[in-house]
Amino acid sequence: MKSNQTIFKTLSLFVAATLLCTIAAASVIEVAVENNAFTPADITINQGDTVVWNFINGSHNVNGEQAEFSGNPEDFISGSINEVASYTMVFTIVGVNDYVCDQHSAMEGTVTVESTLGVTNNARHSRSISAAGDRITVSGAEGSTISIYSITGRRVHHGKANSQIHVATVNQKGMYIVRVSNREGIITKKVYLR
Ligand SMILES: [Cu+2]
Repeated sequence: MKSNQTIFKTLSLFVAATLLCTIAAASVIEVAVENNAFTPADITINQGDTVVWNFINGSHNVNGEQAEFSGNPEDFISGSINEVASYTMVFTIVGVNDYVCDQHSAMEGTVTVESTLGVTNNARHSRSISAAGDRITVSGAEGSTISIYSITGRRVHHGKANSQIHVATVNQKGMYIVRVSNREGIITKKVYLR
């Protein structure tokens, strides 16, 4: 039927456009600094995204200096900030940034910066990614961060692989984009659950 074809074409274009928008748009991610904690403490963002730390109460700062954390791809530190102020940082380099509050050593956080979807850089690591039933399995990814996105760009799974085999269960059939990142680089792969 012609109309079915047209609907399918329109739908495909819509899906493609949605995905492209998801890829292109840089986001602003907010972290609340209150009650002696960064919330959320561990965030994963895309290259070019902006992180805003909102200092809601207490006296804190954000210290992600390379002098403090030698593995940080970026060097950043806020001044000491009292109530009602914010600190903004745009992250452009892929990798994991640790940070701490200088006044409270238990106040820690991480900013994991991932390459934008579709751009696979420096994929020296070889990972095996497969899909079957309602499971997506990533093997050989110990220590990597694994993010899985639906076709609409929604993140449906995010976690750190603690062992060689990392299994994510998803609840719908369809196409997913699996992103495996670690210090060596990032790989992305499309998988289909039928
Ligand atoms: Cu603090």
